[in-house]
Amino acid sequence: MKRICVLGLGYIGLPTALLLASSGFEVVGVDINRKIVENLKNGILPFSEPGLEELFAKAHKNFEAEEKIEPADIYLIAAPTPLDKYVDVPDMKYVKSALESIGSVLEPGNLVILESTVPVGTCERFVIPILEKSGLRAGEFHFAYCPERAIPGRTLYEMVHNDRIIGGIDRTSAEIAGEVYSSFVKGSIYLTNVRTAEFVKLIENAYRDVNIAFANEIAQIAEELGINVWEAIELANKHPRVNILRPGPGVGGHCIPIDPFFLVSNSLRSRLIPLAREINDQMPNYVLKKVKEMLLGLKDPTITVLGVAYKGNVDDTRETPALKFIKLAENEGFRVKVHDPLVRNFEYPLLSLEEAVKDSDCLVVITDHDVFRDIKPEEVAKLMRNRNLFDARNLLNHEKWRKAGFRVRVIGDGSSL
Ligand code: SAJ
Repeated sequence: MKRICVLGLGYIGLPTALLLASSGFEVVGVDINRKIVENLKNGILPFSEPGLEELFAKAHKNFEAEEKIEPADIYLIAAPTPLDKYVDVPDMKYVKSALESIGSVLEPGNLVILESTVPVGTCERFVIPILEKSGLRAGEFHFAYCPERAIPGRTLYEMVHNDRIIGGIDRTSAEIAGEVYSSFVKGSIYLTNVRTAEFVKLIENAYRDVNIAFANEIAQIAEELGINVWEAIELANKHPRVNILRPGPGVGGHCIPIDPFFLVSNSLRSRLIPLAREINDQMPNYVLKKVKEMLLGLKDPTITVLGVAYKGNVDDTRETPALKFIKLAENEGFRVKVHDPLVRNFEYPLLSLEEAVKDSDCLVVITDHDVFRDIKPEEVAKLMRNRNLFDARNLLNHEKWRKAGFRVRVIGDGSSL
């Protein structure tokens, strides 16, 4: 049985490690965070994701969590590469320390896989030289760049069913890595070179960012023209080659607001991609402008933010547009109360629904959690000071809320004319 060491047990590393373990590999999962390792040893998962508990139970006998690297045949790095906002390039410290620890145990014939998102050229100019400090030359060990593509909320399903792109430093590396992934991937596996694989990952997420920016821009144009953008998008999407995404309060998560910077930071040619970033980043300001219009003239307004996760039905708040919205609203003198039944940790106190709506003047839906659809407008209405609802996701049943006495506005609904 081949032994794999997975470095980084976060949202990507842990599910990948467990899928490999349940496919018959002997897997050592390594994380520098002692708490994560201790919890895993005691059977506690660090985050929730559909199917993860069941997979953990199944994979348990082939999986162990450790704080330090152990010799293996294959090393897979799934460490974060967060954006350093001063220089618009990724902070490579976690990947670097993973590479250095691999260098200390690397043997001829081993395979090293990097999954973390990086700018094009990083593997050639940064990753391989660190591994070569082991004394081995690339070729004596194998190396492949295999970007992840799974979407939070459906991570396990997508890790198994999505097609996969694998870039090798040579054909043998790509083929060996392909065999590793084929142990659990049911989608097709496509082999290419390292640079192309790095580029593909970045353009996928930039593509999504640009498309969301398009939806956000037309929501604002529709608003100016007195048109309901939701009806307009539905009608436009009847065209066989049009598929417009959903406007919203902005783009969050650990990938889409960040990866486009990796793509454009050294380019003199990029215009559309940075502009899309700017449009999406301005959406919390736009939502606040609309909420202010709704509450014009009200003294000492209190608003209730429904949802701080970066998107619906996940507990993840990384880069959430909710944080920017809350800070901007506080700067305008609003008192802000926050409710999110899925999120466990956040910069602001997380209140129960009753506490969050008590004496509030306006509910602002920032995250499209399905559970918010079950909120009973009549019960909330009794607790509020004023009955206003701004739905920045077009999530709720607005008729029901209007019947309960709420004044309702939806992002892009064109009702301000
Ligand atoms: N959003 C909208 N309108 C939409 C769709 C999304 O405002 O129509 C917002 C969401 O609310 C969220 C943000 O965009 O704040 C991003 O959400 P998402 O669901 O589009 O993507 P992520 O960040 O959860 O996952 C993305 C995925 N990439 C693509 O779809 C191209 C996933 O496949 C990647 O694996 C992941 O990034 C990653 O790790 O790179």
